[in-house]
Amino acid sequence: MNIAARRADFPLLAIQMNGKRLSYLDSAATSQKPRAVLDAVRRYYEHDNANVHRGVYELAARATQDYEDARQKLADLVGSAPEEIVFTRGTTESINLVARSYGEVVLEPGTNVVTSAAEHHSNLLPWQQAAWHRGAEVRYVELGEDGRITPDALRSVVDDQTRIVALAHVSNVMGTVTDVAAAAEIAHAHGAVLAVDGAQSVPHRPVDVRALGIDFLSFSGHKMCGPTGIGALYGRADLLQRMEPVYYGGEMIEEVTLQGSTWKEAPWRFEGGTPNIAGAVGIGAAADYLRSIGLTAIHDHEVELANYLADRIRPIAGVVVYGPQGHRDSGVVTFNLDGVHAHDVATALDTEGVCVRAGHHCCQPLMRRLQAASTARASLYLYNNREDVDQFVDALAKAKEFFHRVAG
Ligand code: C6P
Repeated sequence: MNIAARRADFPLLAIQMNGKRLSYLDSAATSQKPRAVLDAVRRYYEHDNANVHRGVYELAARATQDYEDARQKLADLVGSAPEEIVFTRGTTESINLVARSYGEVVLEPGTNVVTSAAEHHSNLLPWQQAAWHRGAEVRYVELGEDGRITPDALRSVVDDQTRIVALAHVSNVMGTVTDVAAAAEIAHAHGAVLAVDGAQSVPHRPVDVRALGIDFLSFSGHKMCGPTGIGALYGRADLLQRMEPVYYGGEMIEEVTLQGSTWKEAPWRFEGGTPNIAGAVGIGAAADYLRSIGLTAIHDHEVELANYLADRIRPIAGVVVYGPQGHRDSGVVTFNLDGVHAHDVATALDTEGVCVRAGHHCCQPLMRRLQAASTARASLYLYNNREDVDQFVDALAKAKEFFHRVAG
């Protein structure tokens, strides 16, 4: 991968921050956007803008084509059919859609949904709500010492009463990777489905829903070089066709009478109202951009850089790195500086042009397990280089020196 060329694709990376070169290490929160995506959105608004699936005129047909082409691009990204891709606002909405439209139908007293304490709130609260509404149980798979979820641990909680196994592919805090293919096998052996939170995997590694046996996959455009406010849910065709809509309104119907109504086929029945057409065009362009680089190349680059980063900060006295202590499998590295609040660390790094996230990362149960009120997190993407990491490490050493001197 030619990193210098890739960096040049992202206009924002050239800006200065606090008078310093920008080292953007917060792509797990949201990624920067390449020109290919910015241009596609602009081209759509300047040449093809109209509402979709409504007008019979040429311009409306072009907008509809752009929108449906984007669905095909996402299908190509995750290895599905286009009819299995529902446009949503992002991962959060995708998971809520599955929990309401599928979870609340299959869950009932005596059944359970299996998830973990490492989940982002977006992959925890919808399942808790669905289970509580239906009088079902939420079970939590035990996390290993290093935060990983092993197939054996999963096997010990999934049973014939399990209806859904809902797990993140990659943790947004520890960067741990779950063996999704093994999870699918375990879920399917008990007649359950596997719903994967792909927010931190789809942008960063090859994810093929058929090869992995995934039944539902949720992901966000803004974390994969696309715009905010758009994302997708992949759902296996036979499951989506069985599911009822969650949003009722324009363009999701077949026929409406005053006595009752019928719905379009999936995925359109889930897309009531005017959708985020420009967002769809943007996420489609983002999918093309990522595929043109190659998801394996992106993954390998991030893993190499994450290991370089972790290896450089571990020896700094007072630095604690969370998650696996050996090899890192993804571009997420979460840490703390002894005796210093993570927000103070992030603020100090900001003065050196380095952007990292600090807080609970929408994972409060995990924070309790890590016995940390908050942590700081550096997260990498295809455009980061060793210079970004070195700038971060220097800034961290400086912050440590300052805070530990102040603390006496
Ligand atoms: N995590 C982070 O800084 P949305 O906000 O819907 O695009 O994605 C939600 C979400 C779901 N699952 C995982 C594993 C995630 O990491 C996220 C978003 C960001 O870690 C913002 S909280």
